[in-house]
Amino acid sequence: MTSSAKEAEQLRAELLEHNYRYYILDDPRVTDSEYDRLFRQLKMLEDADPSLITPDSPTQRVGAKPSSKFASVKHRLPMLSLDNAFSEDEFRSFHQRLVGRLRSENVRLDDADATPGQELAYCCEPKLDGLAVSLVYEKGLLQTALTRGDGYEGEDITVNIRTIPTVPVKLRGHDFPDVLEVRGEVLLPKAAFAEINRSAEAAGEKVFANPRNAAAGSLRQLDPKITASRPLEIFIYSTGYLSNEADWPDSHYERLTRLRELGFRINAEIALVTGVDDCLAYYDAFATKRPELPYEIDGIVYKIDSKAIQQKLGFVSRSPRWAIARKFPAEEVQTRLQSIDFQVGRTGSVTPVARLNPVLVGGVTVSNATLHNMDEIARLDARPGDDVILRRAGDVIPQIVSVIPAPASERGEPVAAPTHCPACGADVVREEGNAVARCSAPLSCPEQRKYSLTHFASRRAMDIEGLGEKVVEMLLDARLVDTAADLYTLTTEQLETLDRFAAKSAAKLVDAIAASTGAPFNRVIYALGIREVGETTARLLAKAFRSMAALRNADQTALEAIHDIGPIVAGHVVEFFDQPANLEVIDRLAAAGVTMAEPEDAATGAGDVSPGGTQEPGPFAGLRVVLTGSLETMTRDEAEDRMRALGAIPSSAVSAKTDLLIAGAKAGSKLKKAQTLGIKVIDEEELRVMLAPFV
Ligand code: I6G
Repeated sequence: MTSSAKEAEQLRAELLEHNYRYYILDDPRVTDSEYDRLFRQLKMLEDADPSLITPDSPTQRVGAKPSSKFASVKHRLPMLSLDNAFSEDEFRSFHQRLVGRLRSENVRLDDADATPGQELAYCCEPKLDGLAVSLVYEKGLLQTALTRGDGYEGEDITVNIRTIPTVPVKLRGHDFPDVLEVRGEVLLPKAAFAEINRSAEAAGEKVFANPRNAAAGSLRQLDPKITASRPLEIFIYSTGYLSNEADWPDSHYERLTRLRELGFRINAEIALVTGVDDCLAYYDAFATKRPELPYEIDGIVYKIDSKAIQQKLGFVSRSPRWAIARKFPAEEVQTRLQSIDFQVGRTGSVTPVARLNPVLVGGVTVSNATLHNMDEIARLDARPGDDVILRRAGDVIPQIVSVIPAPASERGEPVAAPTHCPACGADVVREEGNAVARCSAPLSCPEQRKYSLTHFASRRAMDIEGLGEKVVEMLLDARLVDTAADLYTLTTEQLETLDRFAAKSAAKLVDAIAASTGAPFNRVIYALGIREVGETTARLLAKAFRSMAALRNADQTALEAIHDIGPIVAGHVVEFFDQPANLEVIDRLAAAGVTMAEPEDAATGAGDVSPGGTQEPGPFAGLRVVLTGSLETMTRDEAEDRMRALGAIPSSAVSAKTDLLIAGAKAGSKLKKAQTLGIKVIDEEELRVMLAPFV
């Protein structure tokens, strides 16, 4: 070995050791400038003789060139998700379930004579609000880093993960298996998140809603230089695949200690406790500490410490039985109410919206919150200039819970109920006994027409490709259409007068509109945008009445006679068909050739109509599922279709009959109701894991 090679090797070892002391032990032995000096020295040697560069050199963290996409790679062992507990009671039940199960299987617990339920050892740790990743080391060197993905397959983000200083590129010592997989959470500390958003705002760029999104966005950069510029961190929380599994301790806690010795960053707050009371005390301590922590956490994870017991308990519905995340309740913050505006919805509801000084709550920056209706404003006595207390659980829509009035001299006037629609100026009406105010011009109000035409053309309704919100807006602005029926008289010449339309695109849209006349009857009903008539109700109506003529003649009693249709929805249907303007549109749609009946041979109204038609048994067979909130990786329709294909019966309302609620981001009252009713709740990631084998 040349003297430069020796020097380079020594510098690498020294820098690796300093990194370990600084990032993992939090106990640096050299100053930053000394570290920089050593780093520069190594870089100089490597520049002079590139053959000295090794993959584990600290100079090689940001080596790779930008790529065009991330490759999909299978996990050696699935990356599952955790079940949740939302209260002390739920945690106690979880514990009792485990103890009962273990006793029934005659599993010897540590101290079988201890007070029942007190003898299980749990490893507790804060649940970090970051991104789960898997890191695979082969012969001590970082080989692959994957996102969780759908739990079975993740994206290869190795080059980006390498840029995170707390990720060891090479393990310490020599006592490690040939293959070692660890799992952890990548996160962005709160302060770094605030700084990134400050610079993004100053540069006029889009800001991230929360630290988790910022971490995900940083990790999914095609150019690792950008990832390297973001101060991401990692905490490792467990082992994954181990080529020498039998040589590892039974205790999860001891495994973490070993991982720390190998150079991994393990959260110093992790504790090994025995029995329920200590678990609860751990939770309470973190509920208090949470605001002072440098990173976001959304609960506490409890895991049975013994791997042998974990193995006995196994898994249920893709979550380990031996672990649970107890979530913190909704966080509350205070912010200033700037003003109260009114918005018109698709069905004409005129809703007050609070405009707030942006504030981070439950990990999300919030600047608007609905005030629901005038009664709510009166109840809170909310006025511009007041402070409001905002609450948001991890995945629930922000809510204003109370108002702290500004001093009288700074207080705005009470907000008056709108008398005119903010979109079209028509009168606003409020029905007796109904809290919601509505614009009285459903067919002429531009806001409603825009919504209703966009809905009419949407994929689940008439499925007119190329007719999205922007094009609808252009058609309305150019006065080429007024109602859905006008779409069917549009000509290519008319469309070509619009921006962005050439002969070819105009012809394509005209063709797509013509093709939509063949949409099945249930989708035509759905497309009409009748209040509270979603896809499921539209299917029921199509199946029960079989033609538009029969449906428009149906009275309240006939409608209520249909199973699952209540008086309110029945009332909306009657009201809709009572409006001559609506009937005129329907007549014109019929004249244009739009389907107005079920096909003759569809005696059962099956096919597209069958709710929950089971084609393949699977994890959803016979389950009544409700989807709420928004999904990030698929549309709600797509999710419902996929579950339906696996035997699920999707429904829009949560009731005691619901088996499973899928809560996407910003889930609200349905999630609360499901929790109250004790219905199983899973998130999008868990849904993807359940669907993954059936792609
Ligand atoms: O998603 C997770 C976050 C944190 C986890 C997890 C965890 O432990 C601290 N542990 C397990 C076992 C799983 N998901 C499946």
